Amino acid sequence: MSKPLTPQQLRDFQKNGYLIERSLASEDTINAMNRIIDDSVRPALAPVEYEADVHYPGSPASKSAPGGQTPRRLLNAYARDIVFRDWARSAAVVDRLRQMLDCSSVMVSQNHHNCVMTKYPGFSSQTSWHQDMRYWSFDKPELVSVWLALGDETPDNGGLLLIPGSHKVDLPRGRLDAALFLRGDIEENQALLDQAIPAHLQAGDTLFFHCRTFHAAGQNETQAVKKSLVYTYHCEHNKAIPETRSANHADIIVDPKP
Ligand SMILES: O=C(O)CCC(=O)C(=O)O
Repeated sequence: MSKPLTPQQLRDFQKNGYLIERSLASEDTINAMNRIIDDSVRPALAPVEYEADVHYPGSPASKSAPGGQTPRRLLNAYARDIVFRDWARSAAVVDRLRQMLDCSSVMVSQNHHNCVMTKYPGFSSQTSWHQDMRYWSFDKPELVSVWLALGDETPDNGGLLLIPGSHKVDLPRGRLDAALFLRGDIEENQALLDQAIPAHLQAGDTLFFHCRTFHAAGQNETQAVKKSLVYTYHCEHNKAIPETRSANHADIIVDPKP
């Protein structure tokens, strides 16, 4: 099995709960994805989650409010085009995941974070601090998301912020709100929040992050749409809990292609 991550990179991932690989996707791949996405948003091709659906801070109140029909996630990315599938099962991605998850048989979920995240100028919302485990129901909280930047990502356009090492922190339930976002209204969370750092990404850069790593993102304050492709993976032996949203569609074994 090919081991593209150096021992130091693997240690960094284990310590920080995330790792950025620069220029992992080729320019051709990025251009092809951007073409498909641009053709999928005017009009928005279903299934789509709109800004009004997420009910995050800054979201339009309803689909009929101004900006309510702004796409936030183009869902089912894996099924949308071979370009998205080829990336999801590329050796560049899967061999790294095998090392991070420490297993040879890696699966991609079709249930959530199998999407293109879009953030539009004018009508984007803010994602509060959370761990992606709030979405998932698995035997073990051992999943890794792979976030491919399709253009520049900075705090200005709603790029991700991360708290290094937060995947190892066990917080009492009271530090999270009803929707499992980190509470901003209590002093106990401040020291953790003070450690946040931005993930500056350019097209082709790829952020791998653990499902327990706290992250957040602001609104897009620029004039250009931000687009990112995200999938989540787990080992074959780590099963989705039956009858949950995580088990809705079958997970797919990703055999890397060169
Ligand atoms: O792009 C964003 O606002 C962050 C998205 C995110 O963290 C999520 O959907 O879990």
